Amino acid sequence: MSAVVNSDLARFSKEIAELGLKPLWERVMRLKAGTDARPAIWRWRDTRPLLMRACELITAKQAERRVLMLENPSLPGTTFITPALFAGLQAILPGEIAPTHRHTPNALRLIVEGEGAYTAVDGERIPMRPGDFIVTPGWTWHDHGNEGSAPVVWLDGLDTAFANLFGAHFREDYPEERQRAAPPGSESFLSFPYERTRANLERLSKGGNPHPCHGWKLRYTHRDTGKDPFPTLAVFMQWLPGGFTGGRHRSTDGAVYCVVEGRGSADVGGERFDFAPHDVFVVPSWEIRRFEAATDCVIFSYSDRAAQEALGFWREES
Ligand code: GTQ
Ligand code: FE2
Repeated sequence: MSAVVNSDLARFSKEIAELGLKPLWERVMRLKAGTDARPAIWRWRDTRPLLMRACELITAKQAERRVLMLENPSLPGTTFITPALFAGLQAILPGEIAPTHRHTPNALRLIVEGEGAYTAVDGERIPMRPGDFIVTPGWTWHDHGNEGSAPVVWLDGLDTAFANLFGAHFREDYPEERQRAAPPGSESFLSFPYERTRANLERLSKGGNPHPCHGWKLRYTHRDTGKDPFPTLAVFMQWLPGGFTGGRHRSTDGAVYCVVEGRGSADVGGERFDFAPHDVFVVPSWEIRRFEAATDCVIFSYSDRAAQEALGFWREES
């Protein structure tokens, strides 16, 4: 009897396939939290020499952007570090200009090394110093330059995957290499200098005990609206005191971390990553994460939490 039913069902499935239909009851795809991305770390002791070699091989002008993309080893061919996030390390040499363009994806910069560079966003020139977090909103013109005497390196984070997912990825080149500089205005809404961030962390630490999982963690907000700096990305800086042993935690946002100061280790989905300054590691959605700090650590991160919260998807578990 059931054999008859099954062969009827099999025949039915085959029949409807020709019409582009499939029975939901035969679905085999993932119906649980998490993604195909896997935990991974890119260490500065490896990435820095490679960035310097890239500087010898290609100019910023030839490359348009001299970026080494941090592609997740489980997402080959995508360019992405998680299904939702892009991460890259960009280097620019003294005297170079990365020409002006704009695109619908939003971008962030975390300055990693070097002084004397700037990024210009819709004509506003923003100085880049180590530890600074800078916002490049989608569809704003931007170019980068280095007027210092040493290479400057930063981490780029973009929400390109969202633009691609929606079929809304547009880009344009500016008719000239550099933008006309806008007259220097008031305090920038696009720049979060490290000095201020650090002072905020110090203040936070004086106000109470560290969170058992996150230490003292602040979430960057737009100074006028109090909202996340991007519609998609939430951006954070956290301080783990030396000797800190954090609890296990997971959340549905995939996150990219960049160590600003200090040494320690992150256990991500059962893999242990010892980290040092300027290392970048990825904690994919729903992987259990646990921090230990050997010294005082200051760690930057960005994630797709803003988008998930806006859509009602975000969850966490401690
Ligand atoms: O600096 O404008 O890493 O447009 C990827 C795309 C950097 C940039 C990236 C970009 C940029
Ligand atoms: Fe760009």
